[in-house]
Order: sequence, then structure tokens, then C-alpha cells
Amino acid sequence: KMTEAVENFSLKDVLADFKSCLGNDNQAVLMDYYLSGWKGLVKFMNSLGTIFTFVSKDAVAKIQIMEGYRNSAESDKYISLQSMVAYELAAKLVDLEKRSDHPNSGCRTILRLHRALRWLQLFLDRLKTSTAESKTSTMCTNAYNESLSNYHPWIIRKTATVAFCALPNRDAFFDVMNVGTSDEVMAMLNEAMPYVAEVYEITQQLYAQHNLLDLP
Ligand code: 1PW
Repeated sequence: KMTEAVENFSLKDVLADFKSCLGNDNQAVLMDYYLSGWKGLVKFMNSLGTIFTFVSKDAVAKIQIMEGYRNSAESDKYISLQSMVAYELAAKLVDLEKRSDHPNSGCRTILRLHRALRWLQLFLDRLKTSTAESKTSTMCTNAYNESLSNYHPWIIRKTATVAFCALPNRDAFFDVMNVGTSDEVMAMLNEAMPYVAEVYEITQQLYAQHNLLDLP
């Protein structure tokens, strides 16, 4: 089953998960699709080369924390990001000042994935407007510097920047995505990126509304 999933990997399916996240009313972000989308992103990163496993390892750890909540007795509280925030805040399960009693709250764990999703969004948006001459490493580094890097200490910024230099070129990148020709990749990105943007925006608003954007 696993092998099959890897063989059939397409970035198209990953982005479709982010569309499904929004459910029918476009208000709640559904946890299982969010995590499924992230699992696809991890596969994507892993197929970009072993150097990226350092990047994907942390995402994997965080996905596992969230799956743990989804498989617990409190499973229904974690059906959406909205229900998670309401439940964890009401039950005082979130460390607001300093990581202590609840070091792996769902709220702080999702916040890390949420910040990383912004990077992906900026990067794919650049790819969407790129030309055959554009360098993936430059696009990736610029997207990172504009987003996630602001939350990372120097040593991670350094390691990440070195890893980006090893990114395959634009054509190879399109191959790894497994979507088709570069025209088809562009069409797919144009169709799918608004959903990623919407998931990001709804999550951002939810966290801002509850003052959760700086969780330790
Ligand atoms: C080319 C495709 C790009 C897709 C995107 C992104 C995944 C990003 C993961 C970056 C991880 C870098 C190393 C880990 C750093 C952690 O310290 C940091 N995690 C994240 C996701 O930024 C913060 O988590 P922590 O240490 O507070 O638990």
C-alpha cells in the first residue's frame, strides 16, 4: 500500500487535500485532510533528495503528534483546527508563555506547520510565475527568507539554506511533482494555489483571533 502511494505520488493530489480541508462551508479547516496534505508534502520533499530529510523529519514528528490526538479518546475535539483551539484553550492545555506542562499542544504544533505552509505557498507562487531560466534554489531561499526563517535560529537557517542549494533544477522539479508537462504544472498550480492560500488565511485568522500566533 505504501509503495503504491509513493509510486502514484502527484503534487496534484496533495493540493487536492488542501482543497478538501475546507469542507463544505469554507469555514472550518478539517484536521485529517490537513494532515494528509502534509504527508504528501513530506513525500514530495523526500523525493527532492536525502538532504531534505532534515527538513521533512520535523514535519513528520509534528504530523505524528497530531495523529496521536486524532487517535486518542479526545479524537472528536481535533476534528478541525477550530474545534482544537476551542477545546485546548477551554481545557487549559496550551502553554501560552513558556513551554512547560503542555510542550506538544495541538495549537503550538499546528502553528509550526502553518508557518511552514506559508513558505510552501510563497515558493509555489514563485514557481508559478517563473521562466525556464529561473533557479529553484533562489526561489526557495527567497520564499524561506520572507517567511519561515524569521522563526528559526541561525543554525537551522544556515542548514536550510545549504539544503536549498542542492535542489534539482526547474525541469527536474516538475518531473518530481508528477503532474505532467510544465504547462500542465502551471495550470495545476493556478487552479490549486488559491485553496492553499485560503487554508493559510483561515488558520491565520483563527490564531490571530485567539492571540496564538506567538505560542512558544
Ligand atoms: C520544497 C517544499 C517545501 C515544503 C515545506 C516545508 C517544511 C518545513 C519544515 C522546516 C523544518 C526545518 C527544521 C526544523 C525546525 C524546527 O525547529 C521548527 N519547525 C518548523 C516546521 O519550522 C520549529 O519547531 P519547534 O522546534 O518549535 O518544535
